[in-house]
Amino acid sequence: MSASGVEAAAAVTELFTAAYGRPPSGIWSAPGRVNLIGEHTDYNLGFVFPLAINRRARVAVSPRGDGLLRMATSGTGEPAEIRTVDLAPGRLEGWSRYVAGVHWAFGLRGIEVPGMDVLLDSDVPVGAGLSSSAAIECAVALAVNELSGAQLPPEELVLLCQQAENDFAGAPTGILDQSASLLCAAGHGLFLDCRSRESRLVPLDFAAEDMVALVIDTKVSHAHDSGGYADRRRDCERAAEALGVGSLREIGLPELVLAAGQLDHQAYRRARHVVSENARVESVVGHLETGKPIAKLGPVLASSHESLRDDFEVSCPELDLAVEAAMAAGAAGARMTGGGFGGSALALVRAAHAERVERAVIRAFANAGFAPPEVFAVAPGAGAHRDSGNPDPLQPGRS
Ligand code: GAF
Repeated sequence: MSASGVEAAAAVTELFTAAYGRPPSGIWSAPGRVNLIGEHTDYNLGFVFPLAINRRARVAVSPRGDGLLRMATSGTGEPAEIRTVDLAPGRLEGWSRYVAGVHWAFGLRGIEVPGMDVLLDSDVPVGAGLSSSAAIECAVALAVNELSGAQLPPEELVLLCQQAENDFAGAPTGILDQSASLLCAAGHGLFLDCRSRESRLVPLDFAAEDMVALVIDTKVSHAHDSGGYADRRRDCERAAEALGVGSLREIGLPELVLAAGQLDHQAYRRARHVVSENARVESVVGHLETGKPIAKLGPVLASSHESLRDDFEVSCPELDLAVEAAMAAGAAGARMTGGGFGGSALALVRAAHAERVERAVIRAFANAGFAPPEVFAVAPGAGAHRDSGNPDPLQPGRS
């Protein structure tokens, strides 16, 4: 673990001890993610290529003998408390759903989980499209997996956390965020096939190419338990049904063009985004795996953004402006990232141009009368782990 990771673990230990009057049994942490490419493809059983970021949710946890689940956070959320026998969807609101939902999902698998005291400390921005909720779920899942002795493999924890998000927290999302948080490794992106669930790590070293990955948080808060995301899912299912396929993964662009007459215009455009985005993920991964420069990914990121904006209609004026201003100031590539309807854009920028891009984006937002965005660099961080003594196997010390 890095020095900052050690400090953060010490801080959460202290907070836990102050809140519950005893030290925790352990500390577990899991990262947020930024998706380099492959948006709205996961629930269509397609391809995604995210990286874990160097911002994490950390949980300090101790089991309790009385079946009570007590949850507190160093953030702004209210503490919450529930008897584990009473855990059910709809019983809790806000951040504690992500903790309790994971406990509940273990229970659904017949795994006996004790009551617990949980203290959350996270620096993954909330509502920024960087998977703050998946980071909480994955950190808690590791803790419960260990403390209950369940020993489920990470691939099963992905599905368990997705179930917590879908059925307990009520957001009908795919497996992108939880896979990124649990399966990524420092210095790498994760190429994941959401149909077979096979994945491989692809080296991604921005610094070696004098590049920086900048997140532009528009501060327009998104939420995937409200309408737009579920509508897009339904549009895709409708398109697949009209095309006579189980999912949009089963069709390529030439076949889609030929079958256009079977779809209304909206369903066609939704399908065109998904099918073309899958091809873009494969091309980005092929590009990087054949040693081509990150700086040359601009055109493919631009066409992903256009497709999300025009065909899938999940961008918003702030995201479009972030991309436009970053590109005009010299970014090598930029696009919205995550589910959209707000959240963040990602810009790949030469290190020497990073400040100029940041200033230009902030100025453009001010000129447009938008609230100031937050711009910060992210590096491919470690996946989820126990903070005391289980460093990332590939590149220890870079979380
Ligand atoms: C959100 C969802 F949680 C993911 O499952 C994915 O669909 C993404 O939006 C869009 O690519 O982050």
